Amino acid sequence: MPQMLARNLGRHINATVTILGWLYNKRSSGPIAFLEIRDGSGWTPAVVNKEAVTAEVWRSVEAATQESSVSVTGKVAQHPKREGVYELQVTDFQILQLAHDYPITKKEHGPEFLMDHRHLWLRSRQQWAILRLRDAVTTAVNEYLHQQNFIRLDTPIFTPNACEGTTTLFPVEYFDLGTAYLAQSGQLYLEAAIASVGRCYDFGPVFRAEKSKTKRHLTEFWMMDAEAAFVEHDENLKIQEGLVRHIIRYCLEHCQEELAIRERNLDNLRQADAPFTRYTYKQAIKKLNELGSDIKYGEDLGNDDEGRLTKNSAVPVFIEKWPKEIKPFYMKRDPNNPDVVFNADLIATEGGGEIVGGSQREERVDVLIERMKSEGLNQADYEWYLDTRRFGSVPHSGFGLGLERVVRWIAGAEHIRECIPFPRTIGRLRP
Ligand code: AMO
Repeated sequence: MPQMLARNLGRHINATVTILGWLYNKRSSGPIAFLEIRDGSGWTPAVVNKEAVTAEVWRSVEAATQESSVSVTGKVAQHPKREGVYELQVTDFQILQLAHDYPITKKEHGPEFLMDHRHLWLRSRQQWAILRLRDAVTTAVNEYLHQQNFIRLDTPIFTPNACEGTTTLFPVEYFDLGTAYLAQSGQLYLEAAIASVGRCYDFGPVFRAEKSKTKRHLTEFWMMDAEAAFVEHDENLKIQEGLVRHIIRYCLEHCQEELAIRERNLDNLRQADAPFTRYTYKQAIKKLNELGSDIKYGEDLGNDDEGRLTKNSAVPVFIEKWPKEIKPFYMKRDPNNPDVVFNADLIATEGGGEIVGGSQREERVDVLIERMKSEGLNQADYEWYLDTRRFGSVPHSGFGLGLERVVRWIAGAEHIRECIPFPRTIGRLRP
């Protein structure tokens, strides 16, 4: 029999086909068994009528347990009650491997138990939907950036120095060369590469030894960092907005089933695909104080503050022009107000928090050296980076998008640990 993906059954009504997959669920009513089979592409109901199959097939159906791997053959039919759902009227059923006592059952399991069994938990419907949304976000990012003339250019993970401050570095012994650090961001390398290719981005794992135990922090997460020559602050924000809106549209178009499984409010997502709001940091602080926050000028925004600012906003909000003291050395100062830098954080709607951070970069070598000194960075470590400002320096900008943060927002997931296949957090390294 031709092998078919569950996802494509609707195109083959009345055909007899085989699905290779796993038994997700089984319920019997006398001589009829109702199975739910998943094959990676989706789920399909399969109905077995004892009268219509051999005694051997019926015995296999009776013996099959949750998560046994199976081969199921049957005729494709429209589900009698559920519009747009197709079922298999089973003629043959074979167990490929019988699973004994699958640990994740229908009963409620705590998050620690589920995380300990992450290698199995991935099979559940909700996790399946999130994994597929993650893939869609990645595809949308690649698609949009290529449309905007960026090329992908991968940056190293072993690095000799810090990009995002020295307090969140993971050290690694590196042969006779001393200590290397796992990359916090590929940005500095991309800044060098734009002088070759103009616009480029990387997309890979980055590492932060952050002692933050929140629903939004991982120690290993995937970041897309983009960098473009001859792009200044305003255009940088336009590219970011275009990218995030493209992601929304792509997911709405390609992930209807996944978003339905997540019970995601689609109207909210659709409404977020409109021009984003922009506040300066100063305006944001004022607004937050009016909303009851005791945040002071010069402080970073916490989770609650981000939530307050976006609570009634249908669209994501940029907070731009932060005080230079709380931002990294490479951000360009605003010539009209040198106390602030040309940067922005993008805060998602519905409690999504910060999903993108970016800035125009300081292209003047003397100002850059002064900023590095005041941050206590060792200039010798950054000589290669300073060369980018010595040989044909140009205005340029870039930004970093946290993949899991975006997936968490689009999927409406409570915790970021569900938005990466095998999460690494301060308290978790296994499985
Ligand atoms: P930043 O440090 O703001 O910027 O990081 C960029 C984006 O990465 C995500 N992110 C995280 N996601 C999960 N867990 C974490 N611990 C975590 N930390 C950050 C967020 C954030 O917006 N080099 C700059 C980017 C640039 O300017 O090009 C950078 O790394 O979504």
